[in-house]
Amino acid sequence: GTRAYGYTDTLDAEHYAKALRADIRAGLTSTPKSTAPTWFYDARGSELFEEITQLPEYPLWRAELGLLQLHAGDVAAQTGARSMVELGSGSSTKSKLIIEALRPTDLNYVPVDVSADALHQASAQLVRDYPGIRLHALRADFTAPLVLPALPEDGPRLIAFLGSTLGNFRRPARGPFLRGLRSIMRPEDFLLIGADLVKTEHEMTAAYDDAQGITAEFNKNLLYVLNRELDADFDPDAFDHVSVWNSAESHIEMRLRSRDEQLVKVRGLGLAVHFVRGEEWITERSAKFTTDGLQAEMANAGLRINQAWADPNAGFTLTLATA
Ligand code: AVJ
Repeated sequence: GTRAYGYTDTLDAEHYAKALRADIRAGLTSTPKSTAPTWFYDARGSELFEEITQLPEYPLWRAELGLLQLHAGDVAAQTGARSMVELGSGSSTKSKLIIEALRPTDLNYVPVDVSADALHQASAQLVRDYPGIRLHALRADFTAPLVLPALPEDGPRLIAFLGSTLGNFRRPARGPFLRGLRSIMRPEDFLLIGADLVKTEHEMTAAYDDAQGITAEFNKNLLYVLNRELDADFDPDAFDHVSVWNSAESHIEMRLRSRDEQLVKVRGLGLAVHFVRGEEWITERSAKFTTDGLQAEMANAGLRINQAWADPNAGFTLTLATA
């Protein structure tokens, strides 16, 4: 049948496999072991992340939703955007608030995500909800330079990077990443960034170690992905989920701690990976920001801040900037 939306896959099987192999080989042969969070998001991982967003310990998702409920209208008024590109769009739940404020009819919406399943589910729903929308889904890894599908020249564009996903970049990588985004923006375009703010250590670590164990399952989903994609033999029960605050780097680290000494075969890489008892493998870094620090980083990347909004508890900020 015909799809009511466009779809471009820049992460076809070959590209995905190549990037996965390179990252996992480098990450599991370095000290400490450390891999990219990109690989969490197969269909199951995307589902688990959706469950995380509803957890009482994970208030950042709701804080951003609240900010968008209050300020999507301001974003629409300030930008007048007729195209919106969203990096890490996932289920596009929050995008709907911006889409409605921008008015969906003839709006170009480009959700960008690594999960094909998440993109198709969200896109099918959006074209049902907004028959006049022009939707072109892009499966891409936005940690690599972004090549956008052709967009009409008419009207300003808004690049939205929500959910504090910017925090998955480490501090030294954020400058080049933001400069890269700025380089694809025209003078009339805008960038909207949602970022989680530093709070008490307990609040921050609990957000990545919930009582129900959903985040632990999300973390261990990486092992299932590697077993399937790289013919590995990770035993999820041989690892514990860990959430630690790294104050020097201002980020949360999710780790997998090896319960015992073990040797794991990753046949697809021809690799045998040794873990000592208690060794911790960093599977995700999630930076927490200050409003001033984030604005300084954006300004250093050549962006000009239009406005920043924070929720009443100052737990989260939305920052709007131009190129
Ligand atoms: C989607 C990257 C913003 O870092 O908070 C949630 C992912 N990992 N719980 C985050 C995540 C564990 C999330 N981001």
